[in-house]
Amino acid sequence: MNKIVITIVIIALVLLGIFWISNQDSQDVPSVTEGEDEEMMESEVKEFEVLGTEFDFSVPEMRVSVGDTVRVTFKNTGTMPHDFVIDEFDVATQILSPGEEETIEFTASQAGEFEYYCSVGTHREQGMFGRIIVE
Ligand SMILES: [Cu+2]
Repeated sequence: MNKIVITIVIIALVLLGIFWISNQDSQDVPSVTEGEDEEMMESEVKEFEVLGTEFDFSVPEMRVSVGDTVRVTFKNTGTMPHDFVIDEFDVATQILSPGEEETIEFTASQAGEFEYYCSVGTHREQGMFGRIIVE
């Protein structure tokens, strides 16, 4: 009887060992996937220089990838105060006087098409807007 019990215990231990080893293997698989994800998420810094005048932005469209760091240097090259605003990413320059410039930076954290614009007066309606495409 004792031999049978010992045999069963040994078999159980061997099975546990096999289960443990295969578990270790399956844990390796997600870590490989994580590595691939990191590669895909590798973000870049995309820089843009936007000149603002009455009533136009020099860059009508920006294309970036999700996760990119977007750095926009906005220069007021006009004769009136202007700013540069993107509501969805919660970024805005100060309202800049003619000749001033300001750099803003944000992470393009969501995909989609968003509008950037000048929030002064009715400048947006008069043409001071562009779109940023995050894909
Ligand atoms: Cu403006």
